[in-house]
Amino acid sequence: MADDGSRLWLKYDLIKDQKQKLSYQKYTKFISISANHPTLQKTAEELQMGFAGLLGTKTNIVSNNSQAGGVVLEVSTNQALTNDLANDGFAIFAQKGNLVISSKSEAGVLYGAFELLRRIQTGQSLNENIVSSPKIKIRMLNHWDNANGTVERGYAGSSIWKWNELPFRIDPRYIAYARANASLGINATSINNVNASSRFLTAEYLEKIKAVADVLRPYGIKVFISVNFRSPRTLGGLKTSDPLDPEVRKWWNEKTKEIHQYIPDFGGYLVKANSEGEPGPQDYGRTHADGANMLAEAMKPFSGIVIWRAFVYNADPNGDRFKEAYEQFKPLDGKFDEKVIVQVKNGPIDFMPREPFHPMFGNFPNTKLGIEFQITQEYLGQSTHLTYLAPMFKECLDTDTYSKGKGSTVAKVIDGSLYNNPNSLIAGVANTGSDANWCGHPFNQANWYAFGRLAWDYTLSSEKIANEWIGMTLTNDEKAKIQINEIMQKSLPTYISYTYPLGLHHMMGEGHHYGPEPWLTKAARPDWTSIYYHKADSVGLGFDRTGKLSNAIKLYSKEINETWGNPEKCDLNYLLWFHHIAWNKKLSTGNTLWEELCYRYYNGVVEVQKLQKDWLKLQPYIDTETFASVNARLKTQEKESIWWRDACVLYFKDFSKMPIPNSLTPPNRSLEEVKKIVEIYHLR
Ligand code: BDP
Repeated sequence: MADDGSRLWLKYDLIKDQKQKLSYQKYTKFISISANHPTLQKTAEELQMGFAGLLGTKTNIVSNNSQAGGVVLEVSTNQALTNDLANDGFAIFAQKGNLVISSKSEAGVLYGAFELLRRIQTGQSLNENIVSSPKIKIRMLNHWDNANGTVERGYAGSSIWKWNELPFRIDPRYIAYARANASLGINATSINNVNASSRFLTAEYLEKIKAVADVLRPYGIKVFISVNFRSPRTLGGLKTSDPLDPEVRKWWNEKTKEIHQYIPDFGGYLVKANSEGEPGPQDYGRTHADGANMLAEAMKPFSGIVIWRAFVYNADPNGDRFKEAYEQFKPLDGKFDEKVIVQVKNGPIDFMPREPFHPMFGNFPNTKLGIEFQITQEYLGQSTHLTYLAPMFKECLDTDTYSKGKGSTVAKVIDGSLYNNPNSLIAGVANTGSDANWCGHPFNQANWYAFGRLAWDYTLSSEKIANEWIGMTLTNDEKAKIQINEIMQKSLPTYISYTYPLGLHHMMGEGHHYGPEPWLTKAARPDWTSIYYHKADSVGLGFDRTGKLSNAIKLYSKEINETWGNPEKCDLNYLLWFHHIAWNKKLSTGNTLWEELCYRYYNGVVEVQKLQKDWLKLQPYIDTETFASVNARLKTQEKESIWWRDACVLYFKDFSKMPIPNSLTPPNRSLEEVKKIVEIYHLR
């Protein structure tokens, strides 16, 4: 039977290795739960299903068993055991002939069970001594799903939430979604687009959201709502939404109470304010802190929090968008209520394939900062190009900010250890949709998986994560696993090579953000054009962020200024992020900038062709439907890598006035011809 991918990485197909199977079977007589709790019940059911599928055993669920030979699920108060565990951490160990999964919390037991299942799925034999704790407390997906079923920047069909069917019909996908997230330790989800409709705060929708929250709760997942700051006006009929207006504050207080009547453990609000046309406190001359603190006050009687996004920038043709969030928020450092987390995108611009880390990380000692990654691949090939994102997430998290000396990595800012943040937060913009396989490209599932695994433990290597995912999703053949892992590891550098080499950024097609449009000169705002960023001219290429005009580099530490700030020492991957480099300048590779640029664009295409060939060799190991789907997408990717290459090389050539190096075959079409491809995208 062809595999449609709907089971994600939770396939639970019978394992073939008899020795491995036997090692686990000694604990499959029963699954015992000590207390009557929905999460423990779901945990037991998951194990039961997993054992049946993977090991072929029929295992009963019992309460408080005193025999040996089973799995015991327990929420433990034994301090000797749980002291070293974070709240949702777990320990798995053998005791009195049973395998015990123990945690301080029910959710922790669930995560332990999924760890056990993952080990069976990935061909590992039984280990009776496992301890694991999450490094970050709130591990969250942000859905950009709209009430009408569309998904902003969604490339896998329509929304998974069927608002028209809710609250009465519970789509089985909600449960599958909850299981998939719980298997990774994801414990929070905001269900609607940050460009939010007030509709989600109406009683009618709260009833629907409650139905979703009820499904997700036993899996340890809290629901958040993205709110529209203007709701007191649009929904409450007030004259203003000024956060300092007593009537407005009262409205939010009451609304927050009302939400809790539906969802007692409501996670909280996620807010995009005064950004890209969304309303916010600045509309009334107030600050982001005024807005966020008003919502925090409404949340005071409850456990929920307020997540306030820092993705803000002004349309200033002479400014540098790189600095704007930093500059707007810097005077507010220390002014946010303790219930507020400021959620900052990984980089200063906007989820570009490679961005330097956001300079807010490490520079806001008195503000609780969370990080936001984008799992959906808006700028990363959407659902046609194969790009595995774990290396990108890790590159950011592992970078040293030097804010408290060497070793002050972004990860340590985020996990709360550097600046004492008990509400540590990592969020990923979801890539889920109604497609049978959830994510469009079969490999896009790996990005959801990788995000969740890194949210739990950012020290995991991207190779290990890929290996797990491949084993659970595609094949457990050792040789094939190595080859697929190689494809995945090469995929991101390959993508960057034919799109944004050497630190180029933001040159994609207008609006749809797909394909190249480096010639984009006019848009609704100057910072939505491409020329704003690449600054190509007769002298050279790149955004000088050291110069007088921007000087954004100065937002970083002294150590970073010594490397990224110096064109001689700057990592070539970031070069054009910070420097305007002359076309004929010799780089550390021995090539001039122009040559290096050409080589990288051309090499990107060659690498895609290699990925294609490598994939073909894997046919015997991969399910037919998945194989064909990836194969076809790689053909599109190859075609479009040539599109990117030709567009950028031909466009920049007009500035460099230099020939394409002899060893490369020049594009067989003109720039005008390439431009036509983009025009098709804009046809109505
Ligand atoms: C940009 C997207 C836009 C989002 C925005 C955001 O193009 O659709 O609304 O980010 O994060 O990348 O708010």
